Amino acid sequence: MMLRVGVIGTGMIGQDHIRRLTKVLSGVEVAAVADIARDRAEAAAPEGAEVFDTPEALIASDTVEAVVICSWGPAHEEQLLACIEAGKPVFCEKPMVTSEEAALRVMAAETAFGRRLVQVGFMRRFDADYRRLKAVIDGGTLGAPLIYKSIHRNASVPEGLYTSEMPLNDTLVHDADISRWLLSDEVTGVEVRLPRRSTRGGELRDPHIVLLHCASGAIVDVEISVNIGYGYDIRGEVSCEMGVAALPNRPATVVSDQYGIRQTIPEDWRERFIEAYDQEFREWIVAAGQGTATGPSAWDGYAATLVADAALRAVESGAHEKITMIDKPALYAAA
Ligand code: NAD
Ligand code: ISE
Repeated sequence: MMLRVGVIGTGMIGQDHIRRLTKVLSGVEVAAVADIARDRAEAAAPEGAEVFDTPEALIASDTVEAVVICSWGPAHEEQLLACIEAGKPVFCEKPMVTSEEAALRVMAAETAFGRRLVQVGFMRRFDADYRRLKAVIDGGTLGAPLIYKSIHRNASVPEGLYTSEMPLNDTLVHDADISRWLLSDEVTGVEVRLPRRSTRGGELRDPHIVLLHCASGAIVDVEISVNIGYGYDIRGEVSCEMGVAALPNRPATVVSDQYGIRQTIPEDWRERFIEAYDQEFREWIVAAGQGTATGPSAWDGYAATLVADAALRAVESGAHEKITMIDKPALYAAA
């Protein structure tokens, strides 16, 4: 059985997901695409796929059984609500939405529908290194996790399109989600410190140090640097009561030459998380084929949005900004 998927947003990650859905994974076909830039959709459409003028038309089409949203964050809410109304499973790239109110509306729609339909694109949860790290923490041999250090460095970000809010509401959301998942905890407050600004990004506010205070008392210390030039460098280390567990350095060919001995660093997220994205879609295809969703939920999207909102407030106030979550709807209890 082939799952017929429609992809909305055919920019950088939309094209990469179309590649994996058509050339890497089985049991799925890209039957439709849409983008506000029609020429981009046409260029990205695999052979035989229908190009729709609007996301609404794609979502409503009988050709499309499940939807992949890769448009810009602020467009996600409307597209998610349309998918839920149509009862179609939907994979939505992070950030799920860009405000608390929007996250509440998505959860309200999904809970009213009565079955999970939404999976949010927090791909780190599908990365083998993160999964092994979580297994060690959950195994309990190191005792309780006390401090998590998360380093999130991008070589560069798209000039002009990536604004000063985005280190917090577009990039930090990954660290927020992986921290909650690794530590099995919730974030209750956020502080932000702004180091000396990097001149590489012009007026862009970069880098950031973010402290996430967790319900257990554990603290997550996040470095977000989005213009660091040398590569896409993701690190993580959990200090527990009786030991430390860390992500390994990624295996890479060791090059020895006249400049010394070195290993290459991934250029961007496409390279570093290639297997994680493949795995997140493998699991999505199985659940979507059964008319539902597993993995990171709208609740997780909501939690990450609250962290981003609090971090943006903390930049303005310089204070420890508290987070209050609603009671978890029963639909998300098992997640
Ligand atoms: P991009 O700018 O390269 O592509 C976005 C595309 O969406 C563009 O082609 C644009 O025309 C289209 N678009 C925007 N609004 C639309 C709308 N209302 N309807 C239809 N099409 C619309 O951006 P990108 O880097 O591909 O990012 C897209 C999304 O994926 C963002 O939410 C981003 O945060 C997320 N992303 C996630 C990861 C990850 O590691 N999981 C990596 C990169 C991007
Ligand atoms: C991008 O949208 C991603 O999600 C990447 O994983 C992240 O590292 C980058 O900072 C974001 O802009």
